[in-house]
Amino acid sequence: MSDTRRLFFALPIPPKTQRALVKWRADQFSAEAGRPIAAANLHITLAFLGDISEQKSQALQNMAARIKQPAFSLDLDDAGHWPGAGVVWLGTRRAPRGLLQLAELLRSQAARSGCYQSPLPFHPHVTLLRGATKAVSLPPSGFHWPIDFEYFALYSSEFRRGRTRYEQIAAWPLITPKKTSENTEY
Ligand code: 2AM
Repeated sequence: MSDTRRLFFALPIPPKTQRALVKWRADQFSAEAGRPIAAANLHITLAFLGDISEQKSQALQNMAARIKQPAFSLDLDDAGHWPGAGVVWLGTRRAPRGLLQLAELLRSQAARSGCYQSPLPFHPHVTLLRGATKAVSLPPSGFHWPIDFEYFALYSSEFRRGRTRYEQIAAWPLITPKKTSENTEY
């Protein structure tokens, strides 16, 4: 029995957008392009932690609970292909500052706790297809998938019976400004 779990912090894609994205993906990519990621598994990774102990996971969750990050929106309006990794992804041409700050915070806390962080620049993305090692024709620009993020979460990743399953372990809200008349000053 293993006492470690493979964990990562991520922004889940809201279920409605997950369903719409999966339909759009089927129209945009041929079956040979790569292996489609299940709708429920579509997300933006903020920080990958690797296989870590329960103790380290708890320490990182305590740190995550102290984060006060304002909510942000983004527009998935960019697509790309990393043939080496076999990944076809959706991203954004203008990453919101809040997303970059949140990822930077989580990644530096992870590194401080001894979780290796890739030296590659952080490029927020939703992996759409895996096993995409051959040339892929990408959707023409002009598509937009706007998303409002209200929370971030910690997930475990487990490979069982030929499938990757992600399970949400904990989630923390992003701060939304109160829209009350008390806040409105003229
Ligand atoms: P990917 O989608 O770009 O492959 C769960 O595996 C999530 O963590 C995936 O979104 C994956 O990103 C990311 N991930 C897996 N291994 C990683 C690694 N070694 N470094 C950074 N991110 C990783």
